[in-house]
Amino acid sequence: MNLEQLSKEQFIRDFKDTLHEEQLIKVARATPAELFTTLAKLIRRYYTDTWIDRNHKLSENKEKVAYYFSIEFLPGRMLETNLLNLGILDLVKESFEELNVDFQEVVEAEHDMALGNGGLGRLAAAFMDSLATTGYPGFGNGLRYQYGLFKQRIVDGYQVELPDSWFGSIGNVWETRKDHDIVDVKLFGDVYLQADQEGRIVPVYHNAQLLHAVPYDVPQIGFENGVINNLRLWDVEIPEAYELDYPTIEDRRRVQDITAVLYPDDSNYEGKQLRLIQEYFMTSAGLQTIVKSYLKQGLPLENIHEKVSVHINDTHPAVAPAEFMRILLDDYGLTWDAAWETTVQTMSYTNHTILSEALEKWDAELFKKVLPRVYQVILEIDHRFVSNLAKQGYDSGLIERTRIVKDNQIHMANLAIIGGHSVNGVAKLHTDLLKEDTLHDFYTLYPEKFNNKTNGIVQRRWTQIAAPELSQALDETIGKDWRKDIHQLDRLVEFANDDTVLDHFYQVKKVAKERLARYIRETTGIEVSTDAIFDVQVKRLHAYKRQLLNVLHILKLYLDLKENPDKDMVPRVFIFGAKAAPGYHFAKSVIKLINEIANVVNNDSSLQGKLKVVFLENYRVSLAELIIPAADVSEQISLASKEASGTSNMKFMMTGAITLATLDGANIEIKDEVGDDNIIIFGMDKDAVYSHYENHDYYARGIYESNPTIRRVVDSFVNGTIPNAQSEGTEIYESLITHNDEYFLLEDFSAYVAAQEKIDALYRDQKLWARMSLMNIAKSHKFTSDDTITEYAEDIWQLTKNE
Ligand code: 26V
Repeated sequence: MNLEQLSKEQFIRDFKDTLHEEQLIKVARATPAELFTTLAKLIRRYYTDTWIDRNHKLSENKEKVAYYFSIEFLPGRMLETNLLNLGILDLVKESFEELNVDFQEVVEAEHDMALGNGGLGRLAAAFMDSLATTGYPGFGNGLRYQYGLFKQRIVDGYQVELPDSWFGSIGNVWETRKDHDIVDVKLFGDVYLQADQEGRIVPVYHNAQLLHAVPYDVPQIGFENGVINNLRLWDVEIPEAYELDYPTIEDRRRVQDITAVLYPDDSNYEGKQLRLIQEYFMTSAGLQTIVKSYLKQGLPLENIHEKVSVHINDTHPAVAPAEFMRILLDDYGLTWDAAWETTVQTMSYTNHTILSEALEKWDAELFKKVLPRVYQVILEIDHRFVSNLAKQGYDSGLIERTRIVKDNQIHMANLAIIGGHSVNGVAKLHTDLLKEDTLHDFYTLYPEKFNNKTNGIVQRRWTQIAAPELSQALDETIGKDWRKDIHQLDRLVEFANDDTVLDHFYQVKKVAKERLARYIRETTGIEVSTDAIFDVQVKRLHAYKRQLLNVLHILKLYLDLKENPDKDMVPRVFIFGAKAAPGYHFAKSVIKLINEIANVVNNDSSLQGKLKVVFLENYRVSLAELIIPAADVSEQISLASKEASGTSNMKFMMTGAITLATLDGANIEIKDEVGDDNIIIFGMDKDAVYSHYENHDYYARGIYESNPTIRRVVDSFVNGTIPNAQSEGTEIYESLITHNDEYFLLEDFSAYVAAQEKIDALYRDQKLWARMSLMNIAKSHKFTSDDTITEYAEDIWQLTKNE
């Protein structure tokens, strides 16, 4: 259906009809959930033909397609994005006004689709949007978890995790089950090789478990371009023919467990069998379908890389090269050499963290038990890799360090690198560090495989949806073209000295702050003034991200104010949002401490409202949409070299916050865009950090003992300053002093305090601050994921645009 022709009257008629048919109810009596479901169903009807046409056209034209394999996708809510991209968001808003329906309530009836932990999953979702928007044929492949990332509640200052039953009573209104694309996935059993009648060696399975992988497709709608791509999420089912093998509820539950819940751990790698099965299940199902649909085009299998790219998002789907080999060899009888050549050219891999402990390694025995045939294939890949390098005269140490199977473990990153043609990092510094450090051996072997792709964000979500007032101010200042071409934002620079424009943008920020202040009041009871600086750190709680450094500074301000209540400072509201992995003790202690500090600070009238601390529970995409546009200061204070890229840093910048940052990840590229005057950089750089590692010369206790300010702050963890958090205080104290402050907080503390003082001074000059803010918005276009994905499509996947 051509939605450009859609009138308000027609829409209202369609909507009422749908409501009557689906819910047997009139608008005035419908609940927000009923209205939401109805609206979703109606717009599904609007786009279905386009979606079907797209799929037909791609296979008719034999277009090359990229498949983005990711164990996480974190789209958040889809309603507004879908309406915006279909070009009918304003029309629907206006129609609802006529119908006397609160559109925001309808939006909020949608549960976040939270099938991801943080940056990696959010990036995958952003790429889906950008693939559709740029018109490239790129499909997602993942898991349809019953429960997404846990819901966080704060009880007595502690994090409590509850299941995220996101299907709720509504279900996932966007998905479509595709029965005709069900495939079989085999697990466990014994395998041996046998010659068949034609003398081909084929595997024979005994006692294998055969499961159905059932696909559910979620449309990915491009922005105003008539393109709809596909995100395919797999669920597991027991095939009818095998039902007798699962006589009890427990037996069935063990199968359903495969797609029951997203692993919530981004801080500690655990080689759990269920996780391995999850990874294999989605990879195998995806690859089998890809091969089948390729073969329908009647092209030779050994050339599949000409029509298909498979992208391995982090090591989680890194079994892909081996599984692809298995399919080509066993199911379709290709020779090893032909299969290997096309596999390498099909596969590519992105690394998302510099921490080498995050690279997955599977116990060889476990792997062999769960995936006996894939294990054989991996042994063969490893064997050929080793003997090839040895033949070429490579050093045995290098061979040992880069091979896939060693020390009774399967090294998944090694498989992804050896079995693919491209390895990329997610920001310039990160890619450099991969080359120099984490993956240095591979870089010496295959320099041509390495490339950088700096992350990006879906600008439409963070401006047009999350920041409507900002978007309107942009329309009024530079015209509306930026909505289609984000690079137009650069024209804002021309207004850097226009007082009226600066004041307009300052007021826009105020409106967003008022909205957040209202939310804070309603959810926590804490009163915050919008005249205060809103200083925000929202991200997963992790030691390397250094929320604790932020806490140290807050404690310093508190102690200063207690000593001198008249201290001249711009009032501050420190806002946190962070989930800790359920088993991450340290991270949970930091959450408890933040909450207890909040209790002390927010209830101390002697501070005259100069200091407030707010911890907002259950940080997630939809909450980010409320918080980020309201921020004055964006805290990006990870230890240099540790944050691969960061992406919230880009969202804050785009909505006019000033970044307070270390030279880490994409912060460096943000600085390059806005210039030194429009960002506050502090602390050690990556060389200073690495120098400590090389020289083993960091001594936290020395800093603590010689610096009275630091001593006073650190002591406040254990001297009763923060009641109700004794054991957490002690734990933190010990992490800093006894365990030598792994992330060098104490060394960076003084520079951080100085940077915060600079913020205080700059904020007093309203015009100067507004100009900095404007410059950040102007330069943020650099970080659109539309451009990032274009680079992936052109450099790695060699796709052609197809709209
Ligand atoms: C980290 C760790 C660290 C210790 C061991 C286990 C483990 C497992 C997972 C992770 C998180 C890695 C994946 C991830 O979310 N990386 C984030 O990816 C974002 C998108 O590229 C990027 O912006 C973030 O900087 C990066 O942390």
